[in-house]
Amino acid sequence: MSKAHLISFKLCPFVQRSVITLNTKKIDYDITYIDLQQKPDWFLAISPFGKVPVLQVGDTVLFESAVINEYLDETTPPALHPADPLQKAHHRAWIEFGSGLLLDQYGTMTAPDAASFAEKQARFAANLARVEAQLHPEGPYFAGDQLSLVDTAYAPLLMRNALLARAGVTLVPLSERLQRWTDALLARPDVQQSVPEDFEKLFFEGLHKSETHLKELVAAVSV
Ligand SMILES: N[C@@H](CCC(=O)N[C@@H](CS)C(=O)NCC(=O)O)C(=O)O
Repeated sequence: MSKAHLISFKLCPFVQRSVITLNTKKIDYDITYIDLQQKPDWFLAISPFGKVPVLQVGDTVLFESAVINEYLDETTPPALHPADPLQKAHHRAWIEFGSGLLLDQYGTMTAPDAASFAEKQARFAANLARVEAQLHPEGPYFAGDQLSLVDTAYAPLLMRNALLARAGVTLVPLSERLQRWTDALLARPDVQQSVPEDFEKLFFEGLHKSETHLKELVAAVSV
């Protein structure tokens, strides 16, 4: 495989899914960060949806985090997808659900007022409970003691919940099982190193500049 080139936006959880997979597999790659508010022409020329992540491998442009992760999984060990077709399909289904859940989380984080926050939060909590019901009973990961692509897909979401919890705000209350999953993922170097060094600073700067109910909640804790 020629050296891969990942196009990223520093705060994007979808890119982070692919960075975790690249890290887990110790794949050497180049990364370019772009500003999504001012997308460069060269990016718009190669990205069919104008979205990150994009992974360039030789002359081929890949997009969609789940697809990029499957390509990485098929080309570099250790395999993070189950070999069994039925189990693999089950994992793919929950990765797809995780994409919707990231949008639920984003909707909660960007809700402009208390009423819409409560509405989005209820939806986010209900959908997170559906994932919880799928977790391996002993864990600590989605399917047991081995990391899978489902874990790489949900770690960015669990990291953002944990970041806000450290700032004193519970986006959704976590059950013991969800907390154990979060702790196991956030303890891993490949997950810790999946965000840029200034990630937390940028995350909270963005929050403080936003017109959101979450900003009020965080401010109320820190005063
Ligand atoms: N389904 C896509 C979602 C990617 C996505 O929504 N990326 C966002 C940033 S987190 C983006 O590039 N947005 C730019 C835009 O929509 O203009 C994936 O899994 O890769």
